[in-house]
Amino acid sequence: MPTNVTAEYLAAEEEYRNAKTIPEKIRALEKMYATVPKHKGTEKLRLQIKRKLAELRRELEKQRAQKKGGGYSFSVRKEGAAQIVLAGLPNVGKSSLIKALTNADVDVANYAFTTVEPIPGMMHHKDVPIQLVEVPGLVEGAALGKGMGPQLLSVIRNADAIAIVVDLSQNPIKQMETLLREFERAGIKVNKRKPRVEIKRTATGGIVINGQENIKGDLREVMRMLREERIHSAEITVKEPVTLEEFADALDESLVWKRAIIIANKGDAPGSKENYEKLLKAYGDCFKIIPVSARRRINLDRLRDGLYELAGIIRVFTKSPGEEPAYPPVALKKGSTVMDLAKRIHKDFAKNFRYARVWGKSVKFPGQRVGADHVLEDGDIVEIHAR
Ligand SMILES: Nc1nc2c(ncn2[C@@H]2O[C@H](COP(=O)(O)OP(=O)(O)O)[C@@H](O)[C@H]2O)c(=O)[nH]1
Ligand SMILES: [Mg+2]
Repeated sequence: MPTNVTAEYLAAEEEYRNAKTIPEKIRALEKMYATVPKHKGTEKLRLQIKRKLAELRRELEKQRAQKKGGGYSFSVRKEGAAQIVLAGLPNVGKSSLIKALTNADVDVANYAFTTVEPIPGMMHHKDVPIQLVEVPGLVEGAALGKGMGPQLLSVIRNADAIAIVVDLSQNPIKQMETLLREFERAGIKVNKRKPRVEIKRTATGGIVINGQENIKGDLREVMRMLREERIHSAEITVKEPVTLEEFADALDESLVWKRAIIIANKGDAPGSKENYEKLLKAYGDCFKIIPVSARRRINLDRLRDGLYELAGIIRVFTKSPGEEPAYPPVALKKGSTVMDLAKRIHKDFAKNFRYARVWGKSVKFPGQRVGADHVLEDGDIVEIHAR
């Protein structure tokens, strides 16, 4: 125990010792983490708290899966090119936004919990169908079992990306803190990249670590983590500098990594300008923030663009030699190659692929000849030549 911890930390630790249930333990550990001084001397302690939290989260999840009826969960079948969830506290305007952006028939009302289950709607933008799903009922404690919280959070875990909705007529910082805490509790990492640590389990040979110099911390802690995760034989490659906490995250297979933007709604309401400035200052570095008004239909075009970008989709047009590009375009995930496109069109195209000609942003000159591994960009026109 480091001697230089604060009175608050000690109180939280006391709370942890007295905690009976898993949610109580989680809350106490969160307080311990928040109050422990952040310096080199407490690094091990912080790591231990983080790892205990992860263990409790997984335990909670296991309990719920075993409980009779507890395994019940909402599931929203994915349709369209991507699924984006709209997540926010009750009454912030999620339903109103879905209604304004899609063909969905949803209820809007000025009291909390109008919507009780996830409601999907399809937004069509730039000829690409994108599924928007309202996730209602996210409140403080949702991830720890409040209401249908865990089931609703599992919908978020399964989505392709998150649009966080905040209400600019209320304190947006508090809303963000509540939501990000619930995401963290549910094992959802938001706008963070998974640390580039590769773990290949091997049958024998013990632990081999490549790129050891990238681990910024005590190697004995790494070995301890591996032991505790029952990884006794593996080839581990650390491809970038990581802290011990980041290494722990890389080991934790129960985490999901999601991209997110913030929709700042009710931009027409009194006080919204000041609240928007506050939000921008606190979260503008980590999130793209789009101010809108669902009620007045302000900035919805920019929102559509933002959601489209968040979906991580590109559209490419295919064409046959000597003909015009075919319509509609093919929607692909960002980073897709000419071969991904060929596979999508026809398996014979992929099998007998020779080369492609491309017009658009991904090439230096129009009609450039490229190979199967060429990465496409939004708006490209592609002519595939196969045997
Ligand atoms: N002033 C204002 N009120 C809004 C706006 N969007 C939604 N509301 C109101 O906020 C309340 C909650 O809306 P709803 O869409 O049901 O929120 P949800 O619980 O997040 O789905 C309703 O009274 C809406 O009319 C907006 O852009 N501006
Ligand atoms: Mg609603």
